[in-house]
Amino acid sequence: MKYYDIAKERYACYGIDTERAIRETADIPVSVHCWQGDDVVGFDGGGAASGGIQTTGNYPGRARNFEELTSDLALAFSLMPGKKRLNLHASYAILNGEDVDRDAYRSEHFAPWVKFAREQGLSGIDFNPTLFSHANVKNGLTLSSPDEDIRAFWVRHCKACLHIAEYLAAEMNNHCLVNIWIPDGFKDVPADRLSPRLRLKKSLDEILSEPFDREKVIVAVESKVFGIGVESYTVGDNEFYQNYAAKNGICCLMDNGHYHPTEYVSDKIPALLAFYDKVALHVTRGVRWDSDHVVLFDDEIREIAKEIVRNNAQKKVLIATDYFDASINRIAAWAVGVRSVQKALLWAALQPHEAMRGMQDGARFTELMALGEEIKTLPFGGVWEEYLRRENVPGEDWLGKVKEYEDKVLSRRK
Ligand code: RNT
Ligand code: ZN
Repeated sequence: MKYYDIAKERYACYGIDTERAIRETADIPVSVHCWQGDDVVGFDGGGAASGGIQTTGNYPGRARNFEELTSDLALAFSLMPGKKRLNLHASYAILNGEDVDRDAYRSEHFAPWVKFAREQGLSGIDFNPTLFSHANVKNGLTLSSPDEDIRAFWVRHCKACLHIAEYLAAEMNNHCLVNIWIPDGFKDVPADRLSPRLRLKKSLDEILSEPFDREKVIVAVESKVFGIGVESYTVGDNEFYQNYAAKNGICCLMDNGHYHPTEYVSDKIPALLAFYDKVALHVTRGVRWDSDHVVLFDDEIREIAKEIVRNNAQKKVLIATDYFDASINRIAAWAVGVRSVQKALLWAALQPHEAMRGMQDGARFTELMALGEEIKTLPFGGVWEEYLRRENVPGEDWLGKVKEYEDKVLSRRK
């Protein structure tokens, strides 16, 4: 018997339909971040990532332009099963030498990305204003800056991004999530914690006063607890953004590297689902801090996936990846991370959720624990391999394709 047939039979003993699990998993879109391929440098001259985020490592072969990045991404996509979207940052504008600053970027600067996304059969594009790695980040502040010119520049940038997002949504015939993350904060004890937040609130109000298609463009705000160099205070913290989003009808984006290590995004998802129609995620792996390590198939990603699947929130939770490791082959980093997310989604679809919920409600906690442990050793690999096969994606030999490309292409980038 084939490994999959055995798996199918074993899961069926627990009332789990592997066919359905494969079908449903393949239909959940995952937005793949473009910035793993070039260490968050972008194409508009901003340079290395700044604002409390950091890419470490100097593995050879970093993509330096649109051609290289899309070529690398195309290989990475071919190694990932499931429905894919592309997650872009404004700093990846294709400016072709035009002298234009971020507050005046236009949709045409992203037209080559649309073409690429279509060629790759992606289901949509998401977009992020880039409020870091730029001369107008003054004293570490952007939308909360006390300098009116600086603040106004970043408001204009975000407004420009809303229109670019409208274009991306129209071209891809799908929604576009616009996620606003700012690096604003202080290294040391602030003298005033309120005024920067009031200025951020005013900036967001101004951005949202811009007319845009609220059906197709979903705006999210991404909170954070601290960053490197901004350890003492973060303007856009969790309480600020959750209240802002709730009062203004926008969405919260939770990055699982952005909370205290004893707090779990898997636990926060259902808390927000009780109030919001949409919840956005940045899936990452923080090692001791928001280090943005490559996502692995670990406990927390499985718990996150379970909350999405067992609450039938596949259309409500917008999943994106967000990590950047420059110490290993960047295409492999993309592949490992997104394959891990896919594994977790499939894993979650293979749990006997109804039975377990009944045990919880009936306070049959002994049974719940016993069942939870038994199902951990079911032949998950058989279903995973079958999923890959049906998606036409290589199994355990995927790394060979990356190595071949490394020899032929990446090693020539000097
Ligand atoms: C930073 C945030 C943010 C960035 C990307 C590049 O801590 O996680 O999402 O990683 O926008
Ligand atoms: Zn993030």
